[in-house]
Amino acid sequence: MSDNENKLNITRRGMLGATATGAVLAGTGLGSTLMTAKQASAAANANLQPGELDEYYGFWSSGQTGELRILGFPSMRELMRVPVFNRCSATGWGQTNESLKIMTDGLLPETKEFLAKRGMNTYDNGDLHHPHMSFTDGTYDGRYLFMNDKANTRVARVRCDVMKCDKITEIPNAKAIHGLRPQKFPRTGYVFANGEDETPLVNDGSVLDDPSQYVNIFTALDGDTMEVAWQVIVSGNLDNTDCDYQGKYAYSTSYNSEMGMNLAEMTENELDHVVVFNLAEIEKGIEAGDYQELKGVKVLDGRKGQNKKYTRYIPIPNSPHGINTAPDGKHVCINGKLSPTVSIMDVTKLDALFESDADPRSCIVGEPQLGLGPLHTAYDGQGNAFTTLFLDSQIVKWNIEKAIEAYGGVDVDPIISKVDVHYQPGHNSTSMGETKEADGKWLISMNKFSKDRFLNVGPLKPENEQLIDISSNEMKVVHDGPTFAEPHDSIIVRADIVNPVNVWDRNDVTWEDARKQAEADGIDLEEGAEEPIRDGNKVRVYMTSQAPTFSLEKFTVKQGDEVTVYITNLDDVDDVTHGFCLGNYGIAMEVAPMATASVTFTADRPGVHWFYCQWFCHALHMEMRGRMLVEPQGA
Ligand code: K7E
Ligand code: CUA
Repeated sequence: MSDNENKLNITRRGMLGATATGAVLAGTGLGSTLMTAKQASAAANANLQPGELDEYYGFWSSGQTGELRILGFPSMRELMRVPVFNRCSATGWGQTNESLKIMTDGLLPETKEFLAKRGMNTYDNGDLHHPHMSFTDGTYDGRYLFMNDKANTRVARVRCDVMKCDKITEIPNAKAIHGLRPQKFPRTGYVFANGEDETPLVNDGSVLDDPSQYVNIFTALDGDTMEVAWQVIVSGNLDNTDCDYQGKYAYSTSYNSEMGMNLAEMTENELDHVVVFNLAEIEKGIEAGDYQELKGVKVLDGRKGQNKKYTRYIPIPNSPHGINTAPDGKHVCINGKLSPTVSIMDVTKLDALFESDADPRSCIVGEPQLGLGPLHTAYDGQGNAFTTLFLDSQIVKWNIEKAIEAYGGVDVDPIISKVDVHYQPGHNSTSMGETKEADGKWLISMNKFSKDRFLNVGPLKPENEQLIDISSNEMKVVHDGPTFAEPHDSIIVRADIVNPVNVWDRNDVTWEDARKQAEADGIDLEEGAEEPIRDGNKVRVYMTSQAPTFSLEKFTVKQGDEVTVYITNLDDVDDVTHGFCLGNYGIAMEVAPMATASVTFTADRPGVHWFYCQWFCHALHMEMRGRMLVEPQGA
């Protein structure tokens, strides 16, 4: 930042009532040179020696890249990329029969039809913003990760035992799933998903440019089956969502209560709202038949002015964005975005809103002014909150109780300190911070811009994610971590909670279809077949792989055959993954230890075609290859 920008920031912060020393220290960069001994040791923890393991897993979204990323935390080492809504050259995600089943099974019939006309079987892209782990009793349970696709209105699940996506559900009736959270208590349970873009309820072209007939949809999925449990029609759009630690309420921010169609209209009101969803009343409504069925889903009406017990609308300044429940199980921070405030909602006051006609604002117990552009808030489990200030490029640490006292008229400043980040932070996350086990050690600031922080790589720049030690009141930036497009959100999970396996279980459901087909063909997947099985123009090739050979050095098919190759990796050894890559056929897939993977293609190129193992597995990895001989048509 230039000196002028620094001065401007100090002035703006001064006007917003930040503590003078905090602002001056942060603004001049002096703050970053102060380091206590305790912080120095915490910072040292972030730099692991070779061979040392991290204390936490970080699960990162990747925005428009469409995958999930796994980091070691706090070292910030990227450990794995899990393809979800994208295609992956290395693993064959989007190409293997096993992945295509997951990517297509949950699509709506109309989408399958629409894509088929374009010669596609599923969407090629996705926009993955919010990865969250399943909960039991208010903390992570290591079963699943759930995540949204804003681009094509889907929700996906990743199995934590193998770290692979196993379900993708396209959400009917809604448009653009954005905010997503799993139920925290008693367990997940529901996965709540916000529709961000409003459209006519039956969007078949009979209503077009008449926004008065547009609605938005809140969806609850069943996290066990990944099917939609119910939906609620709401007024205004929905941005982010969260839920309580009691299992009674979910709540979503709305930045467009105006239902505006352009920027001026969308930002007109000083107050937008949070919609609170009463889970028990919604379940009763379904029981009582108070719904319409649309595309196979029970849809309840929770619009403003319906006076039903399903929803309440709480006015919040102004275009609120992130919404985050504190580990105290009581307070919820609603981040004002266009307002310099964060509104604190007390969940114990929500019952009264539904039981009587209490003023909806009666559940707001604090509204501190924190700085410009508050987007998301994280927690340390000790009563303090950390809010990203997008416009100020800062994280502000503040005390929830003091903010509540100040709202009640006591003369106290809830702001503890501020730290500069580089630049423009969106989400931040703390270690275990969205659970009741928040431990107050680390915070990650996910900054949208990195400009001068790294070697220049051309006009397209990485983002910058900064690791911040929050173990004392003076927050300390200890690491810059560049990332490619565009992680929005992350969770930081204690390593003991996550226990993936090293090799696949041969009875895994992933290759259930392959197993059934092999049985029908009288073949053992674990043994393979000497010759391809012919079934009309369909040909099935069963191979095993064991370093450094495939069980077949060659197989012969006819031009025009529809060929399916099944590979079972018999290496029952950590880290010995094989692959199958068929040259100039555009075919490649990963076969991890003890897994089966399969791929289907038409053998429309006659001649000799080499296949090889493209995952380095052995000193003779180069020799792990074979030939597909394709007899020309008519031969
Ligand atoms: Cu703030 Cu999609 Cu979570 Cu991005 S959202 S920053
Ligand atoms: Cu098998 Cu490389």
